[in-house]
Amino acid sequence: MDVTRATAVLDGNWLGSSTVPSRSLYPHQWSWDSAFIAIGLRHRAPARARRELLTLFSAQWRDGRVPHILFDPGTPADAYFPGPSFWRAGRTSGLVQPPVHARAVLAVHRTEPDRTFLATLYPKLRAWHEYLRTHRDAGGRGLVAIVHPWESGMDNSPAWDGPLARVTPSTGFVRRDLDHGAAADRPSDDDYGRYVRLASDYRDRGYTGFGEFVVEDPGFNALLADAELALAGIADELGLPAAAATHRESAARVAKAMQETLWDDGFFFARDVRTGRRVPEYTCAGLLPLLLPDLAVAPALLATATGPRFRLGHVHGVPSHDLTAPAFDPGRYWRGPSWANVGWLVRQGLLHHGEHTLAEHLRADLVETALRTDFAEYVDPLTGAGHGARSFGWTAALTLDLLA
Ligand code: 2M8
Repeated sequence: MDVTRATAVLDGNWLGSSTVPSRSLYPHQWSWDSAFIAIGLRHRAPARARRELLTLFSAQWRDGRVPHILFDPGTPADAYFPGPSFWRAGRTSGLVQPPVHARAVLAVHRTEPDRTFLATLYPKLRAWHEYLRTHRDAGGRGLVAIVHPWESGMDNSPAWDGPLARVTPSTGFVRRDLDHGAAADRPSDDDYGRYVRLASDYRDRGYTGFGEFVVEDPGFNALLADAELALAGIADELGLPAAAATHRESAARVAKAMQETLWDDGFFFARDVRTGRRVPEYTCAGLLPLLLPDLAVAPALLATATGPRFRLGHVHGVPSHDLTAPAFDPGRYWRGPSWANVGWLVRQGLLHHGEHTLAEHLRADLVETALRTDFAEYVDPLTGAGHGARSFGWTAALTLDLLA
């Protein structure tokens, strides 16, 4: 019954070769959404899970980047802003999102082995990670920098407020998101003005170089390190042990750089490359390094996760922002609410570090919350009330995975 309901959401969001996060709010294919969706879909329709990822990588740029949106040609041009005419990049945007794809590819393969699928995507995944390493190391410390809040996937995280303050907001555009979502649950108009300015500046620079927003995000970098470990697993499956060793070394290098640059007093913080300073906001991105099995600082990070700022095990899911911070807002997007993908990732991290009871508590809570809220996009961590879109793709997909 529960599995049937979650599967029905993915069936309803299926476009024929990819899945939309939401029919109303996000009517195209999104990069990291597709990876999470494939992780769930593999249990019900592995061929569709493979198709999902192959479709996304069919839009990979020549420089290796995997675009954050692949626009559906069958959807009206004004259904989402900013659409293809804004980006002027064919059928895609020019930004990226966190690299969770290698993890998804390996999971899909392990559920239903398909060597052709793996061999097709392995060089594309390598090129993707290589793009990040070579074109995005703005700080010169072996960490990837994002050039837009949308690249973090956590758009209006309080960690971006400081760096964003340098950006002059654009005006004269029409937000389409407010046609489908409550204004109190979405980023502010002021945030949107800055997002649009940063995106058009990047576009006008030919999607290269760095502007006013240049940030090393612990979430993005942890996911890259985890993706390199997944790539090692893929290389092993393909009988390439030397390549696998190289990927493991690369993961270790990112983990070391994160610890040297982003770690301070029990937490991983973002670093503003323009000022050279860490941003003193505790957001859920700083918990994602728990994904790394060899993390020396894991006990201290777990203490922060279970302490007053995140209260894991005592609230619904994993709050996206520090419960004790003045900016915490339980209903507004990435400034407090709990998201299923973050909960799913943190649960993996808890399992890596032997926290089985807490991991099981989180699993049960994520499933119960998703089913009760009709697969809400995000939920209030204090009450469990749903916010944002319903029948949301990754919430349904990751529920399927947690039920498997
Ligand atoms: C949200 O971001 C998009 C822009 O990429 C938006 O607000 O329009 C974020 O939650 C992001 O993480 C997610 O991938 C996307 C689609 O679900 O929506």
